[in-house]
Amino acid sequence: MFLTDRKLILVLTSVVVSVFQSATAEEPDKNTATLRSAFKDDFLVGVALNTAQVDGRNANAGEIAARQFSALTPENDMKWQSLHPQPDRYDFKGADAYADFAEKHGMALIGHNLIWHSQTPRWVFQGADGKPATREELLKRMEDHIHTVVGHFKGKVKGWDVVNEALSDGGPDLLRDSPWRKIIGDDFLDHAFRFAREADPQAELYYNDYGLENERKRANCVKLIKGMLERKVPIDGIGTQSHFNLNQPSPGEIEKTIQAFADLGLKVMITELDVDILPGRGPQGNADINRREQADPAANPYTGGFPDDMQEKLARRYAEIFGIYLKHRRSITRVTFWGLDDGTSWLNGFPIRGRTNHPLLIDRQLKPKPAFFSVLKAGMESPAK
Ligand code: 9MR
Repeated sequence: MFLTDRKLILVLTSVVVSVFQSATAEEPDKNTATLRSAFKDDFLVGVALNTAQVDGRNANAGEIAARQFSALTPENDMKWQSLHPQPDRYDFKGADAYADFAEKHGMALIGHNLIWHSQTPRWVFQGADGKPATREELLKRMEDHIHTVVGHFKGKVKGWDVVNEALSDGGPDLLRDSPWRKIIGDDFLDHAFRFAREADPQAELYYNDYGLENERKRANCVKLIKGMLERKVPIDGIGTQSHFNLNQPSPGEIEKTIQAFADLGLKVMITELDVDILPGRGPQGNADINRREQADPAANPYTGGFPDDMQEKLARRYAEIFGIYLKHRRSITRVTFWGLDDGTSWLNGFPIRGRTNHPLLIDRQLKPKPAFFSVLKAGMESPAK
């Protein structure tokens, strides 16, 4: 039977709305009309979750996440400041809840992240006398942290974002001038990956960054990773975060980035996908959390709801993006959304605080949006079928 796109979406809507309502977490694959089953022969489909979604406080969200997604990234709770707030104190309680949730629901757990310039306590970079730490001190700290954290989750984490956002956003230098680079030097990445491999030889190891669809940053990323491969640094994949908006980056740039990384012989992962639908002035794709823009009511037009024409636009953009991912499904091993629903997206606070954004597939009432159905449809029509 031939169905037009609109009719197929209507059929899917009725199936999936009932799936959303009757979901039981114990049988995530009972119905076929879920993202995790639609893409099961293509790539993992992941979601970033927060504590309340995995510890039972937001049980409805947890059930939807378990039913729809096959991979899970803790949005914040495996960052250095959460796991290792003081020199002699590790705290795994919060993060362990994600490992339990992932195991219970048969989801791959992604460790995010080991080494980053952000969300890392100040003491990490300080020496005993208040001066900056020496290279040796910081390398030792890095080794202890990676060995302890990766060791704790050994056998539970499928892959780690070992180094996050090390590339610069401009200027002559390849690398960002972070405390890691200033104190250790450019080889800090090599050490981080080697420590991670020592701690869990089975876990996949990834480099993760934003804005890699930008020509300069993509080329710099390729250069960085080529160098690591030449030096026999253990790395298995590259994560392109993919914080997109409705028009940018272009399909051509998205595709070039996937191809450039696949050409290195590494796994390609889309690690933090969302589509910002609000007006912005800053450089598109720059997810540097320190970047801020001036608040302005004109930049917050959808506080009362998301109109149908915009829902359609978002659905079409997601269809375009997933068309590219499916074309490259042999290179892509995972596509992860950065948040379950619009209400919990970081984009409500970035780069202007307190806005109402609508960047994901599921709305604030935890109902699937037209964008959800366009992605589901893409999966159901995948060439793998
Ligand atoms: O979504 C995360 C937000 O809740 C945090 O406040 C923020 C700072 O830790 O980090 C956000 O996630 C970032 C991710 O860890 C790395 N890439 C950019 C993401 C968005 O800022």
